[in-house]
Amino acid sequence: MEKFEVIPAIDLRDGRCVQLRQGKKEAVIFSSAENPIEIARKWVMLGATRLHIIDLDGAFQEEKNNFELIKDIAESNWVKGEAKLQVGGGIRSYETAVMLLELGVDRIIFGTAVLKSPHLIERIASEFSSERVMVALDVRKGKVAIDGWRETTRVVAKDAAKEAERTGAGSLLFTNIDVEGLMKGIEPGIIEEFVSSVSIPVVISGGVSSVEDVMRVREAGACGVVIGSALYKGKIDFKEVMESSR
Ligand code: AMZ
Repeated sequence: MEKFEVIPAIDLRDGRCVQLRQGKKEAVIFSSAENPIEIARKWVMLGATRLHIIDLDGAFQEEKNNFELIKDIAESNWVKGEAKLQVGGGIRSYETAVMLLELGVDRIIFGTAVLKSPHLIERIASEFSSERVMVALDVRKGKVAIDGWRETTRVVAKDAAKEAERTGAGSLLFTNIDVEGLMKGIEPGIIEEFVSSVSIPVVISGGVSSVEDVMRVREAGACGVVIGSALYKGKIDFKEVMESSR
């Protein structure tokens, strides 16, 4: 089995590292005055081997985006060679995808595109490789949400996963929106069922709030876990999770 990764989330909004409750723009539960580059450095220093970077302005399709900041993080000395990056949010065009991949981002994350422009994912997976393409399935009550989680579609997670595999995605990110940002723990049953229904590696996010949650995600067969709010609110100690998941 491949290495299990514990991945800190760096969600960017207007140049700041933030955490939202259940992805709602107006529900900011954490916003750091610290430069996100410093935050990225801190996680890598504490042993992170991968960072999960989301451009929320991109996901919400705002006028602005955080690409310059993402570029600075990708090119910083403490990230290069030390940690891999997975980046998502607003990757809806070929040019944006290529720009990020050429920056050295290890894998780019497509969300909305899996339902709206699957050809884009196919093209990127065939020109680069499946390993560099991750598809995010952001799930609310079993159905896939898109467009910054503002639209819940009728598509069930398992069907979207099949479509993602067909387009050439090499991995999946499964986020349970129903528990995301609440810091009340995961819903293990939903995770176990999803992971066992697909054949490509799955990273889990949403609600992860304790070492036990991390262990259960691992036991479910996922290849990694993304932690956000619980890290920034001090509910989880990153070093402790890293040690216990070794
Ligand atoms: O918090 C949100 N409202 C949110 C979020 N975290 N909306 C989208 N995203 C993330 C998804 C995925 O990783 O989990 O952005 C990515 C998808 O963005 P897009 O623009 O491709 O749908």
